[in-house]
Amino acid sequence: AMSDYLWFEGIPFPIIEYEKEIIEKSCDKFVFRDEDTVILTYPKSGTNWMKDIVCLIQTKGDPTWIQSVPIWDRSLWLESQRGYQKLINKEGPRLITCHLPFHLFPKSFFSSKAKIIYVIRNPRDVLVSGYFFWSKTKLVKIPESLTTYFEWFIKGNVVFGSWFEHTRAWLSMRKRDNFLLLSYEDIKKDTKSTIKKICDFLGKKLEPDELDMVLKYSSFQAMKENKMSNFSLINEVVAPNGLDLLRKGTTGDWKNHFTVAQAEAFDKVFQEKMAGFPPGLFPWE
Ligand code: PPS
Repeated sequence: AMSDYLWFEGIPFPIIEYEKEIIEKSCDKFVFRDEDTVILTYPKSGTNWMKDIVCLIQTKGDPTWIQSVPIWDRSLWLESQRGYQKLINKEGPRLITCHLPFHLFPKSFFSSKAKIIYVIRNPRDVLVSGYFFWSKTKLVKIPESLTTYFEWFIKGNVVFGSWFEHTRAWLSMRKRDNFLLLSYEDIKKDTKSTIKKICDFLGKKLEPDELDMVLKYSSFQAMKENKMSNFSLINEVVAPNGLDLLRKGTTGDWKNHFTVAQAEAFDKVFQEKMAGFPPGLFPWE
């Protein structure tokens, strides 16, 4: 039913923490500043991993900040109730998180030097990760099975809309200087090189031992144990039985969940919807 999401301009948003007026304001009125950094993702692509990495880069590997402040307060969600108000009142450089599709993103970005880090992930893994995550929350409509969720995902009837449309549109930005395209798969394969890339992009220089600290404290295990990062502090209205953001942290988990028929159907849709991009842009098998 329509009421299972908060609909805004044809895009389904979560029903808790989001409000139409705020989404509207964040899309139309938010003013970017040159010093802002935005972590932009389709949900379940590695958003929070990127948040901890960027926070740790800012503190040169010192974990005090990431171990004392909840992850959602370190990088505020632009389009959420909680985030928007705090962001507009925040002075100095802002670290912003955002899941908005390209066409809803605040236009002020295009006349600023603010930077976007866009993280993509194999949509098959995004699907599986989302299925297990949302099912534990009261944020969205709960699918009765993975089969149901698979259908919704293919159609784009899931929070923040179609993965294919989100990704297609944002990838059109990939050649801009203030846009860094990363993938969950590449971060996973060589985290250290990725951290260096992010440092270059943000104009930060880290000593080798500082870099090692960033690596250490942003690892799956360290984040899973850090209650400021692992979502164990989530409001019980959102997740009455608790929530574990760091579920598995691997690539290719979809192979444990898709049927052969689903895998084939997904390939077909992917090829159709993502036609035209250069081979090698998507670093998953
Ligand atoms: S959200 O709710 O959209 O903000 O979720 P998001 O943070 O984008 O994605 C959650 C998935 O990212 C995995 N994750 C990590 N993987 C490896 N290393 C680290 N440090 C890490 N941190 C988060 C997390 O486990 C979710 O993926 P799945 O496949 O469900 O495990």
